[in-house]
Amino acid sequence: INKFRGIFVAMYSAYDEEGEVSISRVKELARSYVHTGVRGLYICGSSGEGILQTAEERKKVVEAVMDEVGKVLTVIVHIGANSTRESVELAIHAEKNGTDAVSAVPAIYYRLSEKAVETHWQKMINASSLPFIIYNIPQTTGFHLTQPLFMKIAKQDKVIGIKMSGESVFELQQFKANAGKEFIVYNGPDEQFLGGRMMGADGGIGGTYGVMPELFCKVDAFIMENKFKEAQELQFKINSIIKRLLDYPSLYGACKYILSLRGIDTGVPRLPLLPVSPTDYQSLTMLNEEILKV
Ligand code: HMN
Repeated sequence: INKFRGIFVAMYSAYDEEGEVSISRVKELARSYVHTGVRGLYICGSSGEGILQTAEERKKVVEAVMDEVGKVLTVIVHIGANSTRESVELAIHAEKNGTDAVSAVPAIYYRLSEKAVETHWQKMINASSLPFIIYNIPQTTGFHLTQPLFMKIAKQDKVIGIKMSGESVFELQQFKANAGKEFIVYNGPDEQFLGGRMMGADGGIGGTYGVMPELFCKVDAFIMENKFKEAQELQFKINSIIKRLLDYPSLYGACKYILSLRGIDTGVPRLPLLPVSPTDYQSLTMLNEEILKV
């Protein structure tokens, strides 16, 4: 279970100029995180635009990442899809390709009962022998995971953790307390990483880590050394960066543009996620320099 602790980059999508998944760019992006101190990658999630891609495209991403960094980083694959059938297919594929764990949000669009979400997740859990990590993000899925349903799912051996992207650190702490076993809780909102860690999170999975992995590793290291003042100062610097990233037409577009400034081309996000516009290039160039100086 130790390979699941620490900092996980929620890796962005990587497309070519035509907007097709680019194997070479996926590999290049994945490789760029190897010497940053992060424990692993969370792929095909929100930041990875998994739900905007076909199952075939998602499989390509998994294969490329495993081929490139599968031996050196822990790889968690998000397999959440609208139909249970597709998620099951992705679970089987993830296991075949040697990934470390799978994870999923509840299905979106339909208003689902607790029983429906439980069944959805259970089919995925049963589909492979891989560890399963619940992904709770009520503000985008509209599904609020209750503690009783959480406990029911978490008590199974294969269920090893939860990615808590809801904003309540109280609920985060309750998940940790109610798991009733050694259990990994990931902080989801990057701007609250320190808060989540102080309330019991074992690590974090985040999109903005992708443009500043070392900074999050450093906050994490400060926490482990009980240097809370230093951790707070750095988190506040990070938050000033995140605040500005969030002001662009899309957060992912802004982060992907910053990566391109560092020579890592990943294309633009897939619509309906908007790319940044040329009028934003200059301010993003300045923001990139600021990040590199922290
Ligand atoms: C993923 O699934 O790809 C990410 O882990 C999601 C992650 O929690 C991000 N949330 C969303 O994108 C909705 C955060 O990193 C988020 O981007 C960040 O906290 C800025 O608000």
